[in-house]
Amino acid sequence: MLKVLALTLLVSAVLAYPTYKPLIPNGFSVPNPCQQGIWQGVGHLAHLGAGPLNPFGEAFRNNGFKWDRTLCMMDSDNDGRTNGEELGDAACRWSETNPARLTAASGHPGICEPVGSAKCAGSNFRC
Ligand SMILES: [Ca+2]
Repeated sequence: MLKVLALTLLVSAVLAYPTYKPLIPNGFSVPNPCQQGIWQGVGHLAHLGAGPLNPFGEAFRNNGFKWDRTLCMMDSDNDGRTNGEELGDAACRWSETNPARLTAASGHPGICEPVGSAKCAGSNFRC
């Protein structure tokens, strides 16, 4: 039992968010829609990461953990803005090797904003 728990914790640590942040535009500076500051675990429902994925995290995983035009053009959280618009890559041109065309991230791609608004009523997320 302890071995299973230890393995689970190890896998959780290996899959933690810092691995993926450099793979998306502005991955280190996604604004927290619940309070001031940065959402550290961009693909997770918990702002510090780990635990269940948010819709963007699921889409990122389903896209093979890569940022491309397909993921960029999605509106994972159904708030009316594409992932690229929210992450500062509205034209979907950013890549790890071409990071120069970004503007600041202006929203969270996995959390419908504004949280609690009528358009986000279908979202299960609450701050
Ligand atoms: Ca969106």
